[in-house]
Amino acid sequence: MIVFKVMAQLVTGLVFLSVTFRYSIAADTLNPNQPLRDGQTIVSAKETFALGFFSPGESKHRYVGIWYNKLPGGQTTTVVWVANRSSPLSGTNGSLELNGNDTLTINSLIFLPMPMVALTNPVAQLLDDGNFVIREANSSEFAWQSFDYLTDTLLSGMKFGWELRTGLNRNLTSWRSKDDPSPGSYVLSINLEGIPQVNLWSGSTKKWRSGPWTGIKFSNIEEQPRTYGLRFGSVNNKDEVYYMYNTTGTELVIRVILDQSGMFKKLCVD
Ligand SMILES: *[C@@H]1O[C@H](CO)[C@@H](O)[C@H](O)[C@H]1NC(C)=O
Ligand SMILES: *[C@@H]1O[C@H](CO)[C@@H](O)[C@H](O)[C@H]1NC(C)=O
Ligand SMILES: *[C@@H]1O[C@H](CO)[C@@H](O)[C@H](O)[C@H]1NC(C)=O
Ligand SMILES: *[C@@H]1O[C@H](CO)[C@@H](O)[C@H](O)[C@H]1NC(C)=O
Ligand SMILES: *[C@@H]1O[C@H](CO)[C@@H](O)[C@H](O)[C@H]1NC(C)=O
Ligand SMILES: CC(=O)N[C@H]1CO[C@H](CO)[C@@H](O)[C@@H]1O
Repeated sequence: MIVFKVMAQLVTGLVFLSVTFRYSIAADTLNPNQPLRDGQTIVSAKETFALGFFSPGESKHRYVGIWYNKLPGGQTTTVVWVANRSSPLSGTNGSLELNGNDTLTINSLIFLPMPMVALTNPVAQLLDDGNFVIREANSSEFAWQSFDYLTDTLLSGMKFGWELRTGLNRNLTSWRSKDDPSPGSYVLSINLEGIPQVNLWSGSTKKWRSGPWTGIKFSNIEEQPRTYGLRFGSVNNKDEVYYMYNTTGTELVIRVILDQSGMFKKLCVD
């Protein structure tokens, strides 16, 4: 009986230890040449989001992603961003690093376009809205942000659309499957010809169009977003064309995703 109790304590102790190891970086910031290794996470200031390595579904591949930190149960089941969706790692020897060139790398390889500016004191930080940014340590201006590289999920405050000067096209691309975040069949993007509209593409086939923005909603969408306390907005000028929603008016944790079957869905996380 006593042996059993000691064993149980030992097991509990071990479980506790492994949990502490897994979450050993208790900060929201990555400093240069301080790698984040597979098994470690950084967590945003209010603990809303976490960033680290994960394997989706049944996959054995490892990806760097951002997920809701406080959901009960499997946290990485609600991944909202994937850094390198096309080129996963096969082993758990991954390491994410902000190198001396203000550039984020995974095992020394650059995985997305990175800033071309020289920073004196760069830091990479995971913010509470789910944005992962590179900035000068003493500045709040972002040199790079994950919000410019959407995957299948639109979070509150993300710009969905174009930065015209640079040609940056922030569109949503579905995952290939639940186990594979690489680009799937569907893309939701803004078409700039005429009055900007949202189009759903499957390859080169246009599946659906939103109709023009009426100032409150898209003409081809029934639902009234304000019912949920969401605030929708659009910007259309010579520099930018985008849509955005904010969850300012609601306590609900809401995200919008383009799923593997091309459905554009608003999901509540609780
Ligand atoms: C990580 O492990 C894989 C095989 O599991 C190997 O091919 C690769 O070279 C390793 N990478 C590093 C950076 O150690
Ligand atoms: C920084 O960039 C320079 C020039 O492209 C390159 O030679 C150097 O290896 C890079 N440094 C790191 C740490 O990646
Ligand atoms: C930030 O730090 C850099 C280099 O240390 C300095 O040149 C710059 O003036 C600082 N900026 C602010 C806003 O303090
Ligand atoms: C979606 O964005 C990517 C990256 O900017 C771009 O290469 C692709 O052509 C875009 N697709 C559509 C349908 O807008
Ligand atoms: C959403 O919030 C951001 C940051 O507070 C603000 O800049 C933006 O104008 C808001 N957008 C809408 C549509 O309310
Ligand atoms: C670290 C890594 O695998 N990087 C790759 C991420 O994806 C881009 C484009 O798909 C590749 O060019 C990188 O080598």
